[in-house]
Amino acid sequence: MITIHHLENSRSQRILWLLEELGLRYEVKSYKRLPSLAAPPELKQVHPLGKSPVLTDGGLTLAETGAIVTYLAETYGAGRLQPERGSPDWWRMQHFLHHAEGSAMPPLFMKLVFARIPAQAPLVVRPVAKALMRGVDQHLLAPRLADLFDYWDAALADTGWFAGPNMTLADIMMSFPLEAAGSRVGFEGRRNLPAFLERIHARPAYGAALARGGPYAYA
Ligand SMILES: N[C@@H](CCC(=O)N[C@@H](CS)C(=O)NCC(=O)O)C(=O)O
Repeated sequence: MITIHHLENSRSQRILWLLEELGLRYEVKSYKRLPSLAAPPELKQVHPLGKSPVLTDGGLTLAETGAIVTYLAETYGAGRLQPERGSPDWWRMQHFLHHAEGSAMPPLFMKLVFARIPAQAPLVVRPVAKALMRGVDQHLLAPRLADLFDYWDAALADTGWFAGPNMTLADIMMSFPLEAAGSRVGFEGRRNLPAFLERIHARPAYGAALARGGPYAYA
């Protein structure tokens, strides 16, 4: 039996969505975030890093969203949600499978963490912390995020999907960066990005995954 160790309001929602798209049976073990937003310590009993998602299937325990997505598609997908293997669209899909966690999420995570720093600083230094974080945001994060948003907007321009004419695993992986970006930053005139989110949110499998997963602040 496939089991997903799923943290509320998190990127593991993508795995539930993929499982629904593939029509697979699965069990969800749900975890609530601590007040600090960290995962609860029980997750470390499933995988030493204590992050979500983690998949277990038979004797296999697998962490990292990209690896889990690839595992499910290769093991149970029968070619679904993938362009022809080795084709330019397939390589484009590979690019976005890695890009989502490797390049897109780090600055979005920094944005979230830096925005929380001033509120956690002692009252006397809070104005300084705010000014510092504003500087980091303006000079370091904003230009990098703008480049990413332009890149994604252009990537979606032809077909509305990240890797060719049909929805693929790349779209499932990229959904979380786009959802996080939409809620933390906003898209300012890049119309392919909100259109992509509307398109995926309208899919029955996406809705079914939300119903299984519980709280998800991004959709
Ligand atoms: N690159 C990893 C990131 C895993 C990760 O950071 N998961 C978050 C969920 S959004 C988490 O468990 N956060 C809680 C924590 O860091 O304590 C993946 O894609 O699986």
